[in-house]
Amino acid sequence: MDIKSFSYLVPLTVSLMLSSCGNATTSNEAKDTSQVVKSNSSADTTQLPPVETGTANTEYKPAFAGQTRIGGVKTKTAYKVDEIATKIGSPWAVVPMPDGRLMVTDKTGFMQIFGTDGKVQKKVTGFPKVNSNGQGGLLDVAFDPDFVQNRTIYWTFSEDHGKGNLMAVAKGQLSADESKVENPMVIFRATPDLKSTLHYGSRIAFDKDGNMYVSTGERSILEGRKQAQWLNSGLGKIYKLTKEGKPAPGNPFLNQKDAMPEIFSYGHRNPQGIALHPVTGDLWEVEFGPRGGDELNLIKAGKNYGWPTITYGIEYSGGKIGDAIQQKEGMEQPVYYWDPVLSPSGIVFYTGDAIPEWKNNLFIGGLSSMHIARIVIDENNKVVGEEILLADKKERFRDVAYLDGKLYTVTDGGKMFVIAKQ
Ligand SMILES: [Ca+2]
Repeated sequence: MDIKSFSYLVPLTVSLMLSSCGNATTSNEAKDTSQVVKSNSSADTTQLPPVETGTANTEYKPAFAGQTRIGGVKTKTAYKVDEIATKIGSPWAVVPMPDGRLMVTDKTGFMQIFGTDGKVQKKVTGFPKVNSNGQGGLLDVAFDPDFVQNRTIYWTFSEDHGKGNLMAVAKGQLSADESKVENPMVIFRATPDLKSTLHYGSRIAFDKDGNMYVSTGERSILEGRKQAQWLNSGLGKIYKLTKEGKPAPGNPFLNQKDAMPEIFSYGHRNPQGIALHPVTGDLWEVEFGPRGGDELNLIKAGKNYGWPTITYGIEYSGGKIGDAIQQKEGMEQPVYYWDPVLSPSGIVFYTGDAIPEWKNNLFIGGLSSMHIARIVIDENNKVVGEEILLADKKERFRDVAYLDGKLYTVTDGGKMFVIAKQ
């Protein structure tokens, strides 16, 4: 059975799975689903054909039903999309500020503070030099959970280092007049440095205990690729760090000889999106696969996510990667994968009530796919629906943020859009 015909069986399988589960919210949805199957009404669960209709790059089979090409969903609530800013440079991250404005990083080495109307209010400078070649630059930003008291921000960037460059994490204080960062200092470096301008990761997400997860890629070149599997290398990893850039308490490899104690998970290719689930607190991640095999992963401490040993993709040239295997004992399967690829960048969970069917859904900025993917995840951590949003904008969506019931997104074309209930 090929992947396509296999995936058309998925909606039925999923609706049967949902029907048998006990959770109140989802069992209501499950009832809707079974009605939909009969009535073809517009209930917001898996009842449409998969949104992906393109030819896959491989004939690899998913490890379980629903791991790719899940049934489509369609938002029922009327919403509007407004372009609120244009020509804002080369934005890489859009992050809500504690006071309800938006901080946008610019790849070339500065940040800008925007009102929710899309107007620039401040330009923030004073950051250490970035190497903005290729995929590098001033990348993500995060606000200290106690920002109101300490005005501390954290950011990731690509830094010239040794004979090459690497992804670094830095912190500093936003000046009172919001014009610059004060006391900038690098608190962590994803060593070793390599001569590559690709696959830096890199996102930051604070957990409820005030530690931060930081993702980084394997730098694309073969020398870095293999190191995604090495616990003594900083490449292709998700770290868990304290605010000082030290290993977080309880990290899985704290006491393992020859392992970097900052590592939380490994075997990643280029994880450009991470976010904590608003209900479970679990860490979710998206990463670029090669040609085929972009992944959505549920990240657990100490686990190996397989790259480059297992993958649902092939080389850009068309060749096989490694032994061309997709599953291996001791390596985690993606919760979901895409082939052809989405090119997933920043992600965010929708936590509001304005568009009720979006609650706790994951929104993924897609680059080469030029859309935002809406992913419905059930209480068993399975993907049960996918929707394509904003495809008509024909933009590469670099990051997505949630604020007050709305989604804000920035694009490689230097635009900002807001998506809100109509
Ligand atoms: Ca993987």
